[in-house]
Amino acid sequence: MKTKLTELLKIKYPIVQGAMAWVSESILASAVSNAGGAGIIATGGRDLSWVENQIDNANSLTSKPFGVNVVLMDENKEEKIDLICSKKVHFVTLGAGNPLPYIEKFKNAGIKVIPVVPNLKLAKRVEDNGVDALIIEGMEAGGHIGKLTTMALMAQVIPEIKIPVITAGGFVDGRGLAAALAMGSSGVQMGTRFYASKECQAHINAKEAIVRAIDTDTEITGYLRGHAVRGIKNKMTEEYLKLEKENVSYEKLHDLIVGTSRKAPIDGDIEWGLVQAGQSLSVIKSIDRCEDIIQNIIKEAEVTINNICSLI
Ligand code: TUI
Repeated sequence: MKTKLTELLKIKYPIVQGAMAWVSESILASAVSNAGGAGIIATGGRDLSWVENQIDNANSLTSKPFGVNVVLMDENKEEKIDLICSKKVHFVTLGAGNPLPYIEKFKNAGIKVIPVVPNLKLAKRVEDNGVDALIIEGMEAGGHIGKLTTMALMAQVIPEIKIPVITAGGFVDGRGLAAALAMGSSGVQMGTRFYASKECQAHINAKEAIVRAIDTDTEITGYLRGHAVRGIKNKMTEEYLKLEKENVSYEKLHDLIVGTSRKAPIDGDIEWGLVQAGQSLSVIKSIDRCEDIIQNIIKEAEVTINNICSLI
């Protein structure tokens, strides 16, 4: 399959593996890249030596392009950015904050820059500032989310942008990929689908929670504080939403959510930790190999595109 994104990143298929903090590491990222997609190592919450080891390990596991993600709310983001610039990395994705101050540094290091943007205004600004591609992420996605849906973003951002647009939020299968391409996307990013993969090193409890979960099983915490995070409903989200209704202090809410993004994928505590996952959960019925996930998506996308063409 050939799109502006496959040309830009020199990948076989227009499928990017979403960066998931405490989940996406070198084994997952290299498996996705070896299968023809673009794998990403998520550095959110991690320390510098972990990031360095993971980049080195990914380089030993694949000769294909892979990326690194920086969460722009991270305290040590500046040091991480310097480290990434000193390493052999094909591209970075930047999320959860304003990417503008960091674009030039990556470009000077020869690294392609792909920010996540939650609206049209920021999409135009990052394009004007020379990024290579951008990701629009709808609120169907897992983790830290904006306010607009995937469809509303595709409808409004893609016609205004010339560089490749990758769409994220709610994509799990080939019909979704075909739909995104039909809307003018150059590719899709999928996180949750790869969370429930064999190569994903996250705790089995978290991976199985994704397989068990259905369409209505996610909840958003932090929406009222302007820091919305989507994950699978559990004791923690129930307690959070109850306390939020009671108007308890910011500190109490913070105590409840601090460390939860690590607790589920690393410790396996899926009741008081948070399995950050998107809304398209019913489709994920088993933990599969990345190669099989990607092959099935591509096959289904091709059938879907052919079926659509035959309507005319
Ligand atoms: O980044 C994400 N999703 C994430 S990051 C994450 S880890 C984390 N760790 C600690 C605290 C919080 C989160 C879990 N999930 N998605 C990409 C994304 N970026 N979604 C929304 C945005 C975004 C929001 C505002 C991008 C830019 C932006 O700009 C605001 C500005 O400053 O102009």
